[in-house]
Amino acid sequence: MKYKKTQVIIVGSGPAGLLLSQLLHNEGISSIIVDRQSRERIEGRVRAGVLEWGSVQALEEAKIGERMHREGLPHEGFDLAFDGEFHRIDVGGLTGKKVMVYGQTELTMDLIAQRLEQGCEIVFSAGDVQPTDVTSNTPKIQYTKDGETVEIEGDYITGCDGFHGVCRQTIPSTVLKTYEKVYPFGWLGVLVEKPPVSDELIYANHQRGFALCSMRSKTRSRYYIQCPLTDNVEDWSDQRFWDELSLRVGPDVARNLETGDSFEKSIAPLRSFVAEPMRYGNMFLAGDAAHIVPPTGAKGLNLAIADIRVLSRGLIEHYKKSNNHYLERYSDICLKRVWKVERFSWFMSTMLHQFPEFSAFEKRMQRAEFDHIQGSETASSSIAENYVGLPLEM
Ligand code: RFL
Ligand code: PHB
Repeated sequence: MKYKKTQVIIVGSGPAGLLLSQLLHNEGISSIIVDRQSRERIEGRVRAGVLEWGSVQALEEAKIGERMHREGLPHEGFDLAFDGEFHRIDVGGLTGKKVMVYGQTELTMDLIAQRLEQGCEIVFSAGDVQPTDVTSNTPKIQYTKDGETVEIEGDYITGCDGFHGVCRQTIPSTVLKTYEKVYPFGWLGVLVEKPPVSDELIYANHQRGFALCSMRSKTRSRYYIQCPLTDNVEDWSDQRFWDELSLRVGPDVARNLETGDSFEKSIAPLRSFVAEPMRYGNMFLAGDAAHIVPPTGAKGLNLAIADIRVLSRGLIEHYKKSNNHYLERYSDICLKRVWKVERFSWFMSTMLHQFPEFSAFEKRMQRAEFDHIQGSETASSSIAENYVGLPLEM
């Protein structure tokens, strides 16, 4: 067996783990990151596209925001559409703030490149990752790499290993309480090297199902449509996708849609999930390891970044000032905001999708929700306030 030591062991090399490592490094605190996937797999995953301004500022403070500011697209509004009727949420006018369209894939690549350049050890393709002695003062993880078993000892373990990770699973069921809602449909997403159909995002509820027009840059578009969970990617030729998207966004938008060969196509399930508490002994959970939101509010990545802002502050105060106040309150501080963001993501998902089990009454409730937002600046402001990101109160 090979032995290593560090201050903070980070399980998971997604945005949460990488950003934490960067923020700790900036304060002279050491970490080792261990991920079960290869670097290629991690950098090839297509996921989120919208950053709250608080996330943008956190990335700036972490000194990782240079390319994001050069290539990202600041947005000050988006459209809600209901059966062909449109209502713009004037995010800039209603909140004085904006969001940044910048792909999670790009952010992950920026973070991995910078962390490696700064000498951080990132173990990719680790096998059988397992936390041990989590409630002791010397928590450890074990994993296998190139046929050898390795043990890392640290002061803390941070479980940034996503929804299917191992860290949350080591918490006894007598301690961990989970809450979950699984939605009866998925999102089929495609990436295409064509200019976006609209300058701003369009979230559409149509009788045939939800559709979202998004983008990664001025020349690359990202589109999603709601689909049954039983569908496979192979069921959806590009042509079938474009035809369906066109119907759902309506002729006025479809007229400007530039279609082409997609170079990524995947189906993602929709889920709401929260695990409480986000700490067990000297192990902290952050990001998707602790909570999942359906993507309709564009919140998952932003929640992960918010957790890391709290956790990094707690760890930095611990190492620099021997102050454990923020570490002790970590779970409470995060969960208070997590539940509000869960509410917004659930609300947006409920309003904008076709639910097979919905009665005529519930369908009318969706329409009334849209009409209310359309006719009320207060209701639009509430959506805008959540979309740009609720304040992080520490
Ligand atoms: P990640 O990114 O899942 O990273 C976890 C890492 O842990 C590794 N791992 C393990 N490592 C070691 N041992 C194990 N046993 C391990 N098990 C797993 C994994 O390989 C991985 O590298 O979690 P993190 O860092 O918490 O980041 C969360 C975000 O990735 C996620 O919330 C967002 O992508 C969600 N999301 C969106 N969020 C937004 O804020 N805005 C959006 O516009 C948005 N759109 C989306 C989304 C997610 C989507 N999908 C595919 C779920 C759109 C989609 C379609
Ligand atoms: C994306 O561009 O991938 C995206 C944008 C907004 C969302 C979800 C996903 O709400």
